[in-house]
Amino acid sequence: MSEDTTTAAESNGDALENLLTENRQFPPSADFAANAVVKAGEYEAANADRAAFWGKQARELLSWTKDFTKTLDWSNPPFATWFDDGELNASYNALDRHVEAGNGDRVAIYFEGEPGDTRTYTYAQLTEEVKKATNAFEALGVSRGDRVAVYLPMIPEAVITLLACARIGAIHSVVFGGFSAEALRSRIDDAEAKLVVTADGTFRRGKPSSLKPAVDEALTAPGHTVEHVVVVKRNGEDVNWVEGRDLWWDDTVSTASTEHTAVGHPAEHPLFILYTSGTTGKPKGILHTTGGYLTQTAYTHKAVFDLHPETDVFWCTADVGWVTGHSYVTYAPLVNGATQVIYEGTPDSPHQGRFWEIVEKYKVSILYTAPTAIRTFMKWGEDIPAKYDLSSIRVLGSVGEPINPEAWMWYRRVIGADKAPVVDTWWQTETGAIMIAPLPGVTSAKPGSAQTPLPGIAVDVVDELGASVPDGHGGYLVIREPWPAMLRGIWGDNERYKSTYWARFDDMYFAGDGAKKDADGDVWLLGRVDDVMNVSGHRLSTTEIESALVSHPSVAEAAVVGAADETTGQAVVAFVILRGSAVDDPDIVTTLRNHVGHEIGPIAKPKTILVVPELPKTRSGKIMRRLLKDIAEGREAGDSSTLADNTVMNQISDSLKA
Ligand code: 6R9
Repeated sequence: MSEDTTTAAESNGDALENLLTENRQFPPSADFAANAVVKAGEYEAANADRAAFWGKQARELLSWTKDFTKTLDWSNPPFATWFDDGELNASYNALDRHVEAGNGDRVAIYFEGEPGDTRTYTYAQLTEEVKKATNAFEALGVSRGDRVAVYLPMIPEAVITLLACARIGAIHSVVFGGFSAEALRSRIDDAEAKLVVTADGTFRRGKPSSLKPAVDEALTAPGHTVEHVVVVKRNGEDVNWVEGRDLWWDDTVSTASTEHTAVGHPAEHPLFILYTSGTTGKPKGILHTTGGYLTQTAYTHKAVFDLHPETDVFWCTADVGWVTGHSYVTYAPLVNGATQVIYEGTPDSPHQGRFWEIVEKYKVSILYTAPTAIRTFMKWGEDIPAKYDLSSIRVLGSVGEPINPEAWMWYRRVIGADKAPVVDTWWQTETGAIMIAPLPGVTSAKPGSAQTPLPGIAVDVVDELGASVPDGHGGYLVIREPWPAMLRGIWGDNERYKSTYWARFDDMYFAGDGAKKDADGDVWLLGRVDDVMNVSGHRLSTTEIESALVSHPSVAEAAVVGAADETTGQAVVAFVILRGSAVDDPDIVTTLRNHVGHEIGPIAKPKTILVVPELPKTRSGKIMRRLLKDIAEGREAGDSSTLADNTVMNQISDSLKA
């Protein structure tokens, strides 16, 4: 951790003091509590014997081809196994078994394309589509354990592809469509993917936006492991074609047989890899396996959203490129037999009421979205949602970053008609499933707090030395006991897995987040304590963006900070020292923003790039990002006494005034 860590936590702590003056509480209505799927007694039962509780959930929520005799094995920490000798098929659990149980006609997916095209898949139809994709991928040589890279927009084929991989036992690695060709290539190489599934492109704010060219660019240089690229036709753009390598989805998947029998895979068989930003430049391939992951995603989906699968319509707005789109779009809703909405586009296309139009049209009853979206809706004004019938809504979820109490209150009042419970859900790519959240039929909700570790989950807040802090104090968020959906490692790098998560505090998982317990012991999340930024709920690494900047010949040095931003939570602000004649280039800022877009992806482009003559460094050469953050957030820079050269801050402010 950097020297800035504690100060970052402290300055977050100031913000928390304001939050803690928050004393509004919203207990569940008697009616909601009476009909809730999970009742108060669950905590006691679960926490008395966690392993037994999860074993019970695994059997109740999933169908196993071979029952397990063991629940948790923690004899070789930090490597856990759950339900180790059991076998199951994730795709069978999400699909076939619902059809076999007589629910084949239930809608699995209502798809709404950005241009307004729609498709509906029942469970029977979705099962057929997945069987076809499975047969097609197998015919291309994909078998158990192979890796498949997925670079798709938010269309049903994304879910179909993931479930087909899971059916085979092939490991999917989704790369968010907003990442560049470079980022895609590095992920393909790290996982040694055999197949890539992509689309010609998608639509963004009414215009076609392409994906296939990035795949072509990623595969230009030799030395990769990819044998085939399957391409979904989505926006109809012309694409380049490599004969022998590229295949249209319509020619391969659509023509394949609809017969396929799923076989069980071991519970600890890898299900997917998902890359996420860490404190160093290289993204980490977070590895998840099957049985434990499905158990906890299914349980949390049911418990936290009070899911009644026969009547609810669930809509999680996350893209499949992020973990939320894995756990709460692809897996949990389907494993639980729910009906869900998938939307391809942005909230403002073709107008700012698009989300509410979708809620009205499909009678969405559970909405799960991010604080950045909620703050954007607040900015657009409450008269927009007021034009739609939102009376179907009964539960509102939030994920991705801390939700400020005002946004929480607005969400509940304007979208939830002042009665729908808001559940703020804390979790990470690494945790696989929700870890801290209120239970809507049990918890008296506090605006801005994720509040309570879920039944069977042991979360704590500890001080520098790893001692549990008393109520009313802050520190670092840790997880004390292994949990079913926990990451099983970092793809190909066990040492990094240990040093990143298990070395900071003995025997405890270090999440990288600051947190505080209030007087009641409820948990309030305070943001990252490491060099990871959170922009619109997306994790970005300061180091990764700095590396991208210094890879440009005009940049001598770069420092990146996440500055508080009203809408996106944080915004990327870069400070750069230029080389030679670049100083006189009037377009340098645009050039550098585009360069970062090319190296990492458009989502990583700095909002602001400030050209400075020097960077503030300690005597040991560490950049004091805390001071740069002060400048980026428009404050007087704080204590700079540990700087190697204490005139640097004046040099910087003079240069920015000039
Ligand atoms: C699911 C997801 C994980 C990081 C996490 C934390 C932040 C997520 C939050 C939250 C406060 C919440 N985060 N949910 N902070 N309250 N309800 O977002 O995974 O992309 O891996 O990000 O996001 O900082 O450490 P991921």
